[in-house]
Amino acid sequence: MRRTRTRAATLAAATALLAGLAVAPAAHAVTAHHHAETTLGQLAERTGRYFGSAVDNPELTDTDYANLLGKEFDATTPGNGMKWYATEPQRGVFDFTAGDEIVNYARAKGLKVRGHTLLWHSQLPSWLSSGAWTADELRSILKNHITQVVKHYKGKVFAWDVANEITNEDGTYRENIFYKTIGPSYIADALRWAHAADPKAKLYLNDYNVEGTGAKSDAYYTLIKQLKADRVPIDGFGMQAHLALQYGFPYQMRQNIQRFADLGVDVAITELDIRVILPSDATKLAQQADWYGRVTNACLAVRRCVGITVWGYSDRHSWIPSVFPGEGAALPWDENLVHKPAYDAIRNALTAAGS
Ligand code: G2I
Repeated sequence: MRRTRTRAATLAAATALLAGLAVAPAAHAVTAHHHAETTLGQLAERTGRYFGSAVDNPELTDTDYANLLGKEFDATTPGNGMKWYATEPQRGVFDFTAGDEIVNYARAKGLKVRGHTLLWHSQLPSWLSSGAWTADELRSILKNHITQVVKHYKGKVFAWDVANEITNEDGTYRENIFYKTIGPSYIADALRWAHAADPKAKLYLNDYNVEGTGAKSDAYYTLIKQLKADRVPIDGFGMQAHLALQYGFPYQMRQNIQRFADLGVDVAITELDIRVILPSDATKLAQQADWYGRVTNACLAVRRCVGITVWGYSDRHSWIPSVFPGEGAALPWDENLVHKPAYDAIRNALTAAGS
């Protein structure tokens, strides 16, 4: 029975293939074959880069989603699992359950892991955000947090967002608890402590609205230049790239990536998504696809742009609708895990660069 069915299936497949070959030019058949065999991760690797997707812990129980992520991508970032509230919920009490779950999943699927994030103004545990600390106390809390977390993930996390979203839109320092209590020296110290804990991990500053040239990316340019001059261990600049069609494409994105590379740091696109005003339609999806292609090409044009990560890959799991009501449909796969035009645009850009 089994044998007969297998034979029948094989015959049907062969017939279909022959039928396809008969009508389609050979080149097309080769492309179609290629398409089924290669993933975004593999295509990126051919260019010496990675292509990742963030994943949040609850999403790992969505088996279809987790399996496709594991198959299509070669890197992942925990959406929340390594943030301070998760890793040090009580002072000096560390909990790596959520982060470890993602590291273990990533290992099983052969993905590398970007760590996110050692320090941020948001999602801090309340013991930390509601405390009244002296500069010395907070410095030692920050040092201990960074040291413990980075040591725990030593050899398992290849790059860290050490400091996340530390400037305002006008390029001034964000007045987070660290800045207000310690002053701007916390940034260089955080990088030094992270480097001491894992000298091989690539250390990044990471922010949004820095993909194009402007006051905010100028501030990072100046800061990173100074950190390099001061011999502070800084390896990379992360451009989150939470884009929205209604705000226009980032100004001079490729040139902006290039100027950071010219400072001697890597650049990564770390949280890419491109939201639209709902309902989405074919026109918006076509424009979104064009933008995904342009972001991919901007990275591919600069040798030191080392990889791209989408902030989740399917509209089934996205932070956007709850934060921007009436907006969404931001990712290259839809709610049913079916490719959108954006996926093809990314593929085409990677394929062209890797061939
Ligand atoms: O806000 C989008 C991203 C901007 N850049 C830094 C990223 O770390 C940030 O990620 C998002 C996560 O994707 C969300 O999942 O950060 C949000 C918090 O600012 C995360 O949302 C929070 C929800 O607001 C909470 O209600 C929820 O308890 O996720 C928490 C854990 O699921």
